[in-house]
Amino acid sequence: MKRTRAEEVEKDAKKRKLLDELGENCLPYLTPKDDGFYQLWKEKYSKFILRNTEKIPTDIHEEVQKAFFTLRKHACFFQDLVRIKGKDFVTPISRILIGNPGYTYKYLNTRLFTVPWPMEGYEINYSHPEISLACKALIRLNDYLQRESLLALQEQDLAETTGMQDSPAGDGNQDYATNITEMDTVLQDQSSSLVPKNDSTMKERTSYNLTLLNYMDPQKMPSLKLEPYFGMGRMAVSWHHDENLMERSTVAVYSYSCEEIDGGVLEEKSADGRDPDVWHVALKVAWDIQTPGLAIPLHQGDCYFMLDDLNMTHQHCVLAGRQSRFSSTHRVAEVEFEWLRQFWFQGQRYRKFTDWWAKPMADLEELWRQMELVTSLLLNELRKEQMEEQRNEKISCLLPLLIERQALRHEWLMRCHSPLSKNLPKDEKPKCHPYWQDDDPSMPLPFNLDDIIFELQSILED
Ligand code: 6MK
Ligand code: NI
Repeated sequence: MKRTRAEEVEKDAKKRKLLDELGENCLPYLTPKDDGFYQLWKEKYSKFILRNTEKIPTDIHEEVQKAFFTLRKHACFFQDLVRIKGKDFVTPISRILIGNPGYTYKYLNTRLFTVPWPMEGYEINYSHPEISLACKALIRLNDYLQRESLLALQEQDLAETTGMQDSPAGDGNQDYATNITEMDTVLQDQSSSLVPKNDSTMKERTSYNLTLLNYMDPQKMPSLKLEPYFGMGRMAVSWHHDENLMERSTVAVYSYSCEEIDGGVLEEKSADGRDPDVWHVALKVAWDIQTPGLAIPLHQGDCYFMLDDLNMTHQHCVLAGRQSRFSSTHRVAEVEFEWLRQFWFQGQRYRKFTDWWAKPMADLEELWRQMELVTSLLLNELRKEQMEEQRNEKISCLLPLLIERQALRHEWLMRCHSPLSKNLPKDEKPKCHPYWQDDDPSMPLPFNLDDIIFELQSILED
């Protein structure tokens, strides 16, 4: 999912063109009230699965809902200071990451660190027994969703391989096979789906290692953005693909909105479009304005699954309702780098739940210190190197790395000093770390690498 700058720019231009073509008009979308809703779901959104609240065991509901309220009571949800295309934003949704000890998830250039859930072989100290219970409830939900999504995948696979499903290029569908390459992909898709998927592959793709929990009270968020393409109303999360997941892995979501018993009976409800009092997840096919969008209402305790490549071929967004809502979104996260600055950027928040991260982060920082030291030793060797050709070759290897290191240091220093961070509570204020004064005698190299970069460039130019 890594994109180059040029690809970002191209994507933006494409998006602007789409919106321009649209002008004042809205694209159509369907809700369960509309004819053709289920037909459209089956034909274009079949990898989206909804599991209604009644199908889910009562004890799961009770435990998970209790966990949500516990976490809110202990002020465990945080709004993140994220960065989208070089700009800083505070998200309207508050989040917390819970999962396997030592795992992280990066979204919108912000790496969150798990509050560990209880796992065999790990001793975890929680700051409060209620937080420990909440984490336990969420790993139980995780186990349940894992089983359910594996079953759903196996069912879909069976339906495809035995031809129970309607042929995608079936009668009266003129969208298909308009040119040779499209025809090719259709045929390819079909032939690959005729081979049953390997059971262990399906298992891997549903072995969720963490959950990103969301919370928002819309009544405290007066300035939510309006959905721009379909006129779906206020969004809690705008259109996106989920990032940094194992390819083709499922995302499983438990949704809980606090509905009133007599929800909005006094007001006359509009006949068309989605109900603005109810939370929805909406889906659209990426880069497609022919296929209508889909808005699926979510009630207390409903679950949904985005199976297989749905997250690649489609985008989703979350439409706000009237009442507060929690969700627990279970994922198979990729393991990646870039942890130290990310961790301290989020201030002291992780200390609040557990001391789990203190040791690994201290170990990592020690390794980073050794890397600084080795870099400085290497530089000194280069300065002494007599053989010009060899010296220049080595400098050419090192220089791009130092330039990147300097660029990232600069970017994070800026991010830490974003004006938006002024509004964050004390415990959540970004800390730029590691950071040191250039003349700090305990450090082998200065924080600002510009002089060294200049020195090496000058040697090469001689
Ligand atoms: O609560 C739900 O039902 C769905 C939540 C959801 O779609 N979460 N997605 C993400 O957290 C996410 C993952 N990768 C990249 C971005 C996001 C969220 C996002 C997208 C756009 C603006 C802000 C946040
Ligand atoms: Ni998402």
